[in-house]
Amino acid sequence: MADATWYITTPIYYVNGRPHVGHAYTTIAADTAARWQRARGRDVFFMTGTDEHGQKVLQKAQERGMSPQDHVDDMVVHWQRTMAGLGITYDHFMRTTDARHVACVQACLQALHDRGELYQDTYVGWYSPAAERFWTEKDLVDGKCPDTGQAVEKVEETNWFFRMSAYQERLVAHLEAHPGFIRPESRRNEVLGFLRKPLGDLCISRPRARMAWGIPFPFDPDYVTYVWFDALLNYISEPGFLPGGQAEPRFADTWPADVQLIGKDILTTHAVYWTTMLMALGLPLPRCLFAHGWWMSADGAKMSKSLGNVIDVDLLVGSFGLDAVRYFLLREIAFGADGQFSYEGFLTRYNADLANDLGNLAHRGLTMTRNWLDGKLPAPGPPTSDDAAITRLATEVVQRFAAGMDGLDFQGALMAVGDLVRAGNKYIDTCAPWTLNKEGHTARLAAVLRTVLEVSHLALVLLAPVMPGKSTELLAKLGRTEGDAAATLRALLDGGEVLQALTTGTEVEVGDPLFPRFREMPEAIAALFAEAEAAAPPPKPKKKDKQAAGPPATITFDDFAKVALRAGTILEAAPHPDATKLLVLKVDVGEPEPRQIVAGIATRYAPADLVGLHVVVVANLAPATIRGVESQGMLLAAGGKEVVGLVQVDADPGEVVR
Ligand code: ME8
Repeated sequence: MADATWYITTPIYYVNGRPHVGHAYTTIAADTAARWQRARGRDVFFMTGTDEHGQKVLQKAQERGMSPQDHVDDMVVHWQRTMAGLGITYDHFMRTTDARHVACVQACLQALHDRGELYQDTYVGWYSPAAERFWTEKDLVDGKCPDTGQAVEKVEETNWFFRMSAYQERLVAHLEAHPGFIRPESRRNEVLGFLRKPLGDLCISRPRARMAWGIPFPFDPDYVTYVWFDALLNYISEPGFLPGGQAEPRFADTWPADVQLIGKDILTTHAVYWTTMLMALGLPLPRCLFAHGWWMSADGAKMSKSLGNVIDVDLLVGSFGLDAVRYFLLREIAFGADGQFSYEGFLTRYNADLANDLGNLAHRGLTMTRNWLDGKLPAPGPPTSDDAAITRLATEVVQRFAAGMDGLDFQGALMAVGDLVRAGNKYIDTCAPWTLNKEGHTARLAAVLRTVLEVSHLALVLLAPVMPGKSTELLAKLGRTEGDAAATLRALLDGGEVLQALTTGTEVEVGDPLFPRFREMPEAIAALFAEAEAAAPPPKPKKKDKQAAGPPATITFDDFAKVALRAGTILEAAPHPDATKLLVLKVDVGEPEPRQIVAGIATRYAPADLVGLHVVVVANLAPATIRGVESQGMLLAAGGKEVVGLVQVDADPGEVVR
């Protein structure tokens, strides 16, 4: 099949609750990949949606005293609103109650029945309503469902079965022949391990008498379709599949899917049920099934609607902005790995990567252009070795970014842009445009600021699929449109020169920083914490409370005068041998020997970024041994528990700071 369309799917989500950060995660990842492929020039079809049948949804409708159809019609509004709020550019929103889907499921059942792929049998097993599946006696843990820990019911009933077992060998052969089919590798191994045991057949019906909320069987009025058999077919029903050569012509352009994103919780249903269903229908398998990891709450517990510890996505977006949320989810953990979510972790990454690094780079470039160059985009100048170095890095970053995005390594792609942004800030510090301005080197000043603006622009052109809003915002400040940015990206991917996109003489606009810094937790989240604290029993007083009380409201000048502050230059920086948050620095404070200082700044700075920084040192602090390493002083830094940035000063080592 010559499928011209790049097709990506997410799972379709149960409408038994509101969307949380986990659902947002899969959908944002798919949206980012879809935006990236569109930017690359591909014809993309991106589908997400809701899974509306089955016991869980029926139960919720009953709890709300509503008919299942009214319940799903009401819930889907919240899901679609959340998707819109997350900037999700789906091409189709699937609902399994849609007539096209129902017709496709019934046609597939009929075709499989006609071909002898289905049979009726009586089954005795333990049914878990929470997991919507049967277990055998030996699967149970303490008599409960092994997945949900909830009660199971003994059920003996006659049902329809799909001859899934007949496809086991073919499936194993496919997995072995296509190493990139199930990703990451660990998930592929998990499926191969599962397939080492004999595969059973799949029960695909529910007696209407017990559970009527499903798609009716076309050839047996006593049954409705098992929700998973129904739901999995969504991936081909909307693209126009019908069995027996009845598929719409566009189906051949779309299927097989290029990427099907799922969470690791639904690996078996996709890697085994879905693939064997496709084989039975005579269809090719998707090119890649990617099972990403699980977001857990800060205490390491699985986030789930029933545990009540879900993170509110709307609250996050309302507090930090959509682009920051999209960035955080994709940057914080490797795609495929698990991660713990905490609001503090969010705040720290936001301030470090977005406010201090990316936002600051753009804002510095724009402000200096306005202040010293009349707000006109300056002309480039003859490149120095600093310019050559940053150009080399930018070329490499474009390649690393593209490889990351193509391979669904979002974290790797974003780290590449982070390297460029940090190098941009360092370039400013090294080239010292303030000195160039003071000394009247106008041509070099212009060239330096041009490079700074080009680097900021490149970063946000690359980041557009992740942060579409902020990308457009910066482009506008530089007098560019999204169309210009798309053309720049395509030229770069075709091997064009980096840092040569902007137009000399354009009026630039400074405006507000792209990412305002948050000195403390945004109000709405702080209020949530306060509420939780008020509801919790009062904590036992700790010994350290006295020290934690903070400084007194006033001190005398004599108190202050006891502190010797000196300018210093960082000469070396290395990780502490015994603590991940600490770095061991060598700092020149104008004395014959550099001082060794242990600083808790590893979460904010990489050692390589520190060398050459002009910092402020508390020079008369009594030496202390910190985790086995002597520290002869302390650096001044902003931030509470987590460092936001070092205090920097434009002065020679040893200079008194007051
Ligand atoms: O399973 N971390 O729907 P569902 C990361 N309807 N991702 C998470 C997550 C978390 N804590 N929680 C949920 C279903 N997800 C079926 C799918 S498809 C034919 C039918 C994401 O509402 C992740 O993608 O339980 C997971 O696979 C999906 O939501 C499950 O959503």
